[in-house]
Amino acid sequence: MNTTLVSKIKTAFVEKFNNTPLLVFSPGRINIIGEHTDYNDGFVFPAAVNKGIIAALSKSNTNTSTACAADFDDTIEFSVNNIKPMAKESWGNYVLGVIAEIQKAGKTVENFNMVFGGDIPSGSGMSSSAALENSVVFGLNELFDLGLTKTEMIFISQKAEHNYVGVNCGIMDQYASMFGIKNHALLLDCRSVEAKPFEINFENHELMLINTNVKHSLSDSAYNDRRLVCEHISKLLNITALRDASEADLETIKTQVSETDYQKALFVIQENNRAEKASAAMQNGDLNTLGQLIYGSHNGLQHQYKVSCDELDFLVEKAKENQYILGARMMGGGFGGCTINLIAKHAVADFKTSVSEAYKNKFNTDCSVYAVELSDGTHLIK
Ligand code: GAF
Repeated sequence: MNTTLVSKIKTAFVEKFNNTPLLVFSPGRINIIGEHTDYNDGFVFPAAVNKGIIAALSKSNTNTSTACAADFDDTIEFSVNNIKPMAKESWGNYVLGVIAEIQKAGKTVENFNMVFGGDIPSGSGMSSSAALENSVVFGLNELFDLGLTKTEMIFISQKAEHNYVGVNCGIMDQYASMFGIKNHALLLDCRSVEAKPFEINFENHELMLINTNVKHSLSDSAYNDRRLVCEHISKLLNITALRDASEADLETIKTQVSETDYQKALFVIQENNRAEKASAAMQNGDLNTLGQLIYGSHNGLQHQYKVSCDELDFLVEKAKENQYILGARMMGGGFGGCTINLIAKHAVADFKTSVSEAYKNKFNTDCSVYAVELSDGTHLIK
């Protein structure tokens, strides 16, 4: 957690509201493997990171609430008695959506003041949105003694994203951000919403992120479209979710769907299998197999699920040319953001230099390279 950022947010709050806030840290996440499987009731392998959202909150004891986004130097005012969505793309929807969903759950919040800021690079696919939602629900739960469990809180965050932000996301991001464990990744079963923690110690290898620094538009609608395809095919198969289908099952309805939709469903079934195999590989310390599964995941995301983009594909191709990288793939929803790379520690510095140069030459823009540090989930800052 970035202590300079904590001081900055706390100071901004005290200057604006002249009282002492409660402070919450809510992390972003990485995902080792298992992409677009969460809303298919499948397996994912995320971990919370040391970058996230810091939120400062206190009761306002008036008829209005004020929320201030320090990073955008922007403030909204509202009353908790009259919550409605703002214009699409407005950051306020993450805050208002959470309040609306808390109220739908039958809990009462009073008006409050809030300042928040973060250090998750925007559009990086590390889920600043789930971090923000979780920081709000967690902060309000503390402030107003709502008695919500962490599991109830992540479903409130998810519904805020569905109903106010308009992205029909799965539960991976909110879960990882809320339940993260320092130095661990979580093999999460998105049906039972239970996770098995794995200590991440790759000895001579590490996880490295490379941010394309691009976020192509259409990503939200493309995301929702993919989800609809999965639900349509599940219906045809008469199952709850693609988690319940095998490749052979899918074959039985092949003539009833387009080839592109068939490939999307096939990707989900195969990705779910890869996530399970990855956990076995990690348990056995078999990094070569883990790396191959990660490359396989990217191949499917690129060619079958079609959620990659030129910049991500370029970075994965560069990784493949490097003998010290065991696996690389796009991470998160797609259409931009980061790749995640499993790389030998001694090769990090050289690859960072060569890939940065190659990326700049190709796209005339800089990529950014981050080391990954795994953190605890959403918590109060004492
Ligand atoms: C986004 C969503 F928010 C997640 O729920 C998940 O579906 C992910 O894309 C793809 O795996 O981050």
